[in-house]
Amino acid sequence: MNDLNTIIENARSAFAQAGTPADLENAKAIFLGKSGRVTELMKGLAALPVDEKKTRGAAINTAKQAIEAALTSRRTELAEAEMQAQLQAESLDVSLPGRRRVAGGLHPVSISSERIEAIFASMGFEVAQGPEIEADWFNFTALNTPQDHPARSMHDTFYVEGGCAAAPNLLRTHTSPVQIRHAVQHVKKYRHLIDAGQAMPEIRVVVPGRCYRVDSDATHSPMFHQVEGLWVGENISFKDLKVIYLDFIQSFFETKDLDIRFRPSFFPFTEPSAEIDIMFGSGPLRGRWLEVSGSGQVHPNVIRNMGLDPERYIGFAFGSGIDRLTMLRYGVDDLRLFFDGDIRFLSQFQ
Ligand code: 2NM
Repeated sequence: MNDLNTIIENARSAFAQAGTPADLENAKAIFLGKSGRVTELMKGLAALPVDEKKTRGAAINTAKQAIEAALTSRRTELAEAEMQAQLQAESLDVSLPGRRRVAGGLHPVSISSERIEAIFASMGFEVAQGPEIEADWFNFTALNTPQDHPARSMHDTFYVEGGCAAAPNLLRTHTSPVQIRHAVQHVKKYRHLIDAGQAMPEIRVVVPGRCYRVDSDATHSPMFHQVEGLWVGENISFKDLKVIYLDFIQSFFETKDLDIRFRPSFFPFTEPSAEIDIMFGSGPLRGRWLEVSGSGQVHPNVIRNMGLDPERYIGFAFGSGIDRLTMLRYGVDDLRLFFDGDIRFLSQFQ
């Protein structure tokens, strides 16, 4: 009997030491397996006399049942532990705050573009858009830019594949080509009135959009934003340009305490041409002339390329950098901040 108690104790201790179900099955084999300790004892019965066989057999059976009970109990323990470990690993802290979806907002340059469009719309201007990949003719030739003009060089203009030497494609260097496209469409639409000597509705359009030039530093980006305006009619003068631009720039900066001056300049597409400077009477920028735009009376060759007779039609045009206007409005000192995509900078405009 003593040997059976020892085997039971050994089995209990081996089962207790098994830390995983696999360990437990290995321990089970040592005691209850085909050549395990209990099975070996059963085989030993054959050599005993009949009367001893009965009592010894019953005792071995009792011991076997005790070992099986110990095994079952340890199995349950290990399964329970495994379940607890899994629950722990997969636990959810329902008291954690949820993940928020951060609200996006418009880029400061987009905010400016939309305001500029709204201001000009209120003054009776259409807003037009056009392609960013342009034909050489719309970007340069139609705008009276000579074949040997430096702006056409590879260091100033991004040329793209497609087209040919005589008619290359490029990334537009200003939004003026859209003015040409818009004017040509407008003139086509009203050709019958023009040819009948009747009044054509005036061309009044602004074009905001992305432009591209080979240039990159604190004040120049290879991609930048421009807004150009064009007004063509039979009786348009520089006076109209001055009134429109002053009204626009005072609306944009939300102040009447803002002066404007024209300074003679040169552009191939206008004659005469002028830079437009502004000066604030108060605020952090007060007292300094700031260049914000180019402008001029549309060159007769450009009027002709729009399909109109320069003897009858006259117009003015201007072009302003939206990025620069936005920097002045918000007091931003480095253009590159607009294009770095740093959320700490951008979120200040929401
Ligand atoms: C500028 C300065 C002066 C301009 C001219 C035209 C067009 F299409 F009518 F010829 N659009 N924009 C123009 C004139 C642009 O930007 C500095």
